[in-house]
Amino acid sequence: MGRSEQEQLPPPDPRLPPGQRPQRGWPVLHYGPVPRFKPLTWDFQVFGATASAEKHSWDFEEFRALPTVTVRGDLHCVTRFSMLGNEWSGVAAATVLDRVPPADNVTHVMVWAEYGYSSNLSLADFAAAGTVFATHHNDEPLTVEHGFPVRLVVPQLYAWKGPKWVRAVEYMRADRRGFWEERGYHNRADPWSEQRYSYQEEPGDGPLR
Ligand SMILES: Nc1nc2c(c(=O)[nH]1)N[C@H]1C(S)=C(S)[C@@H](COP(=O)(O)O)O[C@H]1N2
Ligand SMILES: [Mo]
Repeated sequence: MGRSEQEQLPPPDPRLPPGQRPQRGWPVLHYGPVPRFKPLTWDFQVFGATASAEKHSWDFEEFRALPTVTVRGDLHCVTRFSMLGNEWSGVAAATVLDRVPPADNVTHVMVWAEYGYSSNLSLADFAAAGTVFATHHNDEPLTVEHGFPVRLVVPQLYAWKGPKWVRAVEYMRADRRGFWEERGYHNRADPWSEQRYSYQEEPGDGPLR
């Protein structure tokens, strides 16, 4: 009896969502130029529908003094490569919610980066235990190409939902599309159900376009 085709293939990695392949090395992928970090003027703002109705901002030293976590999280790029087994350290998004509580009726957040890049998330995805404003990857500080000083990592969503060079979080009382979500990418972006493009959206997946 000949060996079946299935026996000759390595078992699929359970960490790989459908249509993704593992990537060796860490590619750099983003739209536009790499911003220069200016420590004296850098801040991290939380604005919009805060419980206090006031904007909050941390300077670089204050942000670095926030409590940190280390989480494991895979990166799934919608262009079909996945970086598996990353260890991210930084400030949990839950810590931001704890330090600057949102108003009761906040349902979504917009995360803003340098040069106006943005991505929207449901409050539930933002509050998830694995969602982290990472400053370190595998114990090394992020390089500038990968988002130094801070990038968002949302392991349960496609990687465009994690802006590099984050500068602000906006609390929102209704959903609104971010940079790629306005340009044809899926509003929710769950890689496990291959929510790649906005034409796949079902009613309720996002605001009307
Ligand atoms: N500010 C910013 N963040 C971004 C992007 C971008 O264009 N600008 N691209 C996203 C996309 S599509 C991916 S796949 C990841 C890539 O991260 P990497 O360059 O560290 O691999 O960054 C995400 N964060
Ligand atoms: Mo991506």
